[in-house]
Amino acid sequence: MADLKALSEAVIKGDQNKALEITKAAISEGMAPAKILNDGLIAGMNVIGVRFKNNEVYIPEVLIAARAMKTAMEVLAPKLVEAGVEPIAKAAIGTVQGDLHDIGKNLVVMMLKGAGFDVIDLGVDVSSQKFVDKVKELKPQVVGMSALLTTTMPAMEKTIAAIKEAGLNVKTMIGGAPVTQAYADRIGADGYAADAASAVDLAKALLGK
Ligand code: B1M
Repeated sequence: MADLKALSEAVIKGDQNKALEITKAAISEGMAPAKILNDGLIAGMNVIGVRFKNNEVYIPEVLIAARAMKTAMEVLAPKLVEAGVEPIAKAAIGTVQGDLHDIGKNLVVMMLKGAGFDVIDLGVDVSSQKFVDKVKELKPQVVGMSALLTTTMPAMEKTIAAIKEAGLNVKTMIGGAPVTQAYADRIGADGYAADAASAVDLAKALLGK
């Protein structure tokens, strides 16, 4: 039986080969992809987050942990998607301008895909103009913004204002570690989700699905 604690440890140590090996083993044993994600990969990244905050590890360690998680996600992502059904709606998700954090955003993308959404990943450092242009071009029913820095949160407000200004008919949702429901209310977002799983529930609720 694949050891999810060892998987967390592999992420914490930044051992991408081990993380990949255990993830592959867990998948081939038929373990639920969401369990591998939550109890293995996210659990490890959460430990790194706490250690980073406490200055017990620094950016290089965080980067190699993120790389280990991403490597494992390359084999896990299709399995999360496979667990889904036919697209129930189209969503466009990006990390806002000035912000390069994409691990949480990628999880939201994967969970939405897993829940049956057709998801367009806009990437990182997405300007409000690009959000507007992509909504016009691709016509998603929901647009999601992620921010991990307090300094980039205002880009969410700017983007929501630009979307409203352009008269676009799309639901907006926001998330990321420093973001709160109160902030979402203040900037006029249609919804806030604290984690990737809640983002799926929120997107569905916003669209009445
Ligand atoms: Co950055 N970083 N970082 N970092 N980094 C944080 C965010 C920080 C809290 C660390 C700390 O000081 N404790 C801090 C921000 C402080 C603040 O603003 N309050 C910080 C800082 C300061 C910085 C730099 C400025 C550091 C520097 O250069 N001096 C710099 C900024 C670069 C930039 O963006 N312009 C920077 C750089 C980096 C790395 C490149 C080293 C790396 C990013 C790698 C990558 O993403 N590819 C990194 C990392 C990894 C972190 C921490 C350790 C982990 C973030 C993460 O991936 N968490 C982070 C500390 C922490 O969070 N504890 C930190 C795991 C991820 C699964 O969680 O992204 O929160 P999260 O996503 C969750 C939910 O928030 C939610 O669902 C996800 C899954 O459940 N969610 C949504 C996210 N988006 C959502 C969207 C939704 C709904 C839900 O709807 C659309």
